This record gives sequence, C-alpha cells and structure tokens, in this order.
Amino acid sequence: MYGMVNKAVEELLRRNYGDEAWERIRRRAGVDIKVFVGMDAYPDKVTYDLVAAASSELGVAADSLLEAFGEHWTLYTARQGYGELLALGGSSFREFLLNLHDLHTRVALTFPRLEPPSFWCTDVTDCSLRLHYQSTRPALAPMVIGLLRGLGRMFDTEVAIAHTARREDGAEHDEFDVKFRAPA
Ligand code: 1MF
Repeated sequence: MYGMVNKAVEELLRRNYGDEAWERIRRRAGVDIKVFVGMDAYPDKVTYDLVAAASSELGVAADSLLEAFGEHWTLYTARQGYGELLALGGSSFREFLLNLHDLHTRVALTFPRLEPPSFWCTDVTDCSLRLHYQSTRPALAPMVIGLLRGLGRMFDTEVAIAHTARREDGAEHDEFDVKFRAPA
C-alpha cells in the first residue's frame, strides 16, 4: 500500500499511545523503515505486520485498531492535502458513498500502483443504503466501518452500521447496511 497509509497508522499510534510505544511496535513488527514516504508503494505485509504488532504490544484487538484507523483516515487525508479530492466525493455522506468508486478510479489514474477496493451501493433510499465492499486484501472490513464513522463525522451525519455479509464467513464480498441522518 502507498506509504501514506503507513504514515497514517504511525500518526494514529503515536498520538494515542506515545512515541515510545510506536518504537516498540515498529521493532516488534520487524519494520526497519524509520520514515515512510507517502508516495512510495510498500508491501502490504508492512501494514499488516504493524497492525498485528500493535495489537499484541497494546493488548488491543486488531479489529479495534483497524476501525480506529479507518476513522482516522478521512481526517488524515483531508489534512494531507487531499481535501479537494475528498470534496470531489460529494457534499453529503450519501453522495460520498455513491461516488466512492469513481473517487478511487480517479486516484488510481495518478497513482498507478494503487490497488483500490471496489465499493458500490444498492437499495439506496434518502436515509439508507447497502454498501458493498470487495477488496484484493483480506480482513480489512473493520477498517471500512471506521471509514464510515469518519465520513459521518466529516459530514456531521449520524450513522448506524450493520455488517450483514462477511467474506470471512464465506460470503462473496462484505456488505454493510448503513442508515444515516443528515443534520437538519
Ligand atoms: O492500494 C493502495 O495503496 C491503497 C491505499 C489507500 C488503496 C486504497 C486506499 C484507501 N482506502 C484504504 C483502505 C484500503 C482497504 C482495501 O484495500 O481493501 C480507503 C478508501 C476510502 C473509503 C471511504 C472513504 C474514503 C476512502 O479513501 C479516500 C482516499 C483514497 C485514496 C487516497 C486518498 C483518499 C490516496 C491518495 C493518494 C495516495 C494513496 C491513496 O498515494 C499518494 C499519497 C501521497 C503522495 C502521493 C501518492
């Protein structure tokens, strides 16, 4: 994954657990890289190893860390100069989810080593939709839940999420029932 992802993981862990905890996690993961470069592509193993090491070092479930990371990601990218890109995604929570696939297609044009997941929506109403998530990468569905929470915060929208189909349970891809209420 692009270094930007590892940088966001590092920032979240440093902020929540401190610089010394981050150094212990990095060493436990066997990651020799001291400074991640946002536009370099790193093996996915680096990211997975960091999450696994953080989980054992901190005694926090990997799924919880992934969810926290997803929530952090929307804020992080907005701050890293991707605010305009995020703005292209739409002006409401609902619109953003409907545009999520196109947003990744656009990012992939500029960053050819991006391996974006697929997101698409069905059963769309004014206040609910079913989000489908298909990825080349395993076990990241909890991150999607965090991303949805982060988007809810970004758009000041109350969000309720149910994970209704799981790849780890044999489903073809993950599905989420998402209910949302925009501010009046
Ligand atoms: O393959 C990749 O490197 C990759 C990196 C980030 C693929 C996807 C993403 C973004 N995605 C992370 C979870 C991936 C899970 C999976 O693969 O199954 C989050 C997608 C997302 C979901 C909801 C709301 C917003 C989302 O992301 C918006 C977004 C997506 C990509 C970027 C920024 C915002 C992005 C921009 C530039 C990148 C990499 C990703 O590369 C850089 C970075 C800095 C300098 C140069 C290039």
